[in-house]
Amino acid sequence: MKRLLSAAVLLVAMAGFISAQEPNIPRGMFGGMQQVNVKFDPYVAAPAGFDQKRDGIDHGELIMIEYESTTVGTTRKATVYLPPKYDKKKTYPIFYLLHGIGGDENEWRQGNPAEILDNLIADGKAVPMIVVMPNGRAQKNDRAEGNIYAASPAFENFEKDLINDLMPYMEANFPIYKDKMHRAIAGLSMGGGQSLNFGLGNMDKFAFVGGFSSAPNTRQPQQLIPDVAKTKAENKLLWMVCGGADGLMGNSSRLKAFCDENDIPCTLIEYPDEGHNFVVWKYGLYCFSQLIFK
Ligand code: FER
Repeated sequence: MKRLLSAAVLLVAMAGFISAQEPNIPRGMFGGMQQVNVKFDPYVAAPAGFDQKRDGIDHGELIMIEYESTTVGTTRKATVYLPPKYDKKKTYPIFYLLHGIGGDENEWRQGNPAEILDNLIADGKAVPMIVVMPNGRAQKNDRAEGNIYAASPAFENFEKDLINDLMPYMEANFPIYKDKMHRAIAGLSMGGGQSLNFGLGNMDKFAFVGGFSSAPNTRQPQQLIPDVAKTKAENKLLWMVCGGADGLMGNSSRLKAFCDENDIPCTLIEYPDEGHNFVVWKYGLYCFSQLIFK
């Protein structure tokens, strides 16, 4: 009996752990009306070990930074990837990489960003860059607690925190370029929606924009791209991926359909049979990182 009880306790604890991750969103849950038929771009698998630490190459590091946010009125945290042989006398491009509705400034650690980028940089497939993984929940209590969906307005508010607080902090404290051609933004799920919204909404600041399994916070195509000619001229990369078994595909496919109709270059890859998870997001980071700052 005692053993049964402790097994039950363990199960409940595990369920609690799982619910603190990104929601499991099966196909059909949010698909339905939003789903749009599009021709996906080809899926090419990442090589085995792309996300594993490799011996015999130089490694970067993950550090934690803190910045004062005038938007939120608190000191906020972000994880920062510094590339191999980081040198303050050099100047680097900068990539803002955003988390999902159940995450915070630590969530991307689950996706092995340092390993993925170290390997790409060692192979000459990505340029040395600084990657910032902030907390996209711009409110005083920015932990993923209680009803995680209730923080949606804080995810929207992060646009101000990012542009008015975090970006100036990074520019004042790290050796980075300050122009749009050296600035990228991408994210997973809620962070994918944020990246599409903020990236396409601020094309003077971000030339490279990516959404991985973007969530329903993704604005409608006509809102994201009110001026087709302007987007064609100013955006340099619009790149998306979503799992084929993820009910959120509609958010990506309706943007892809709009871009195709309007001859706007845009990539959407369907990760075969995969759901709403880090298999897709690691792949997104692996692909997107090779396409930016080029
Ligand atoms: C929703 C379903 C999913 C939603 C957000 C999400 C705001 C986000 C999921 C994630 O970030 O993993 O209806 O509404």
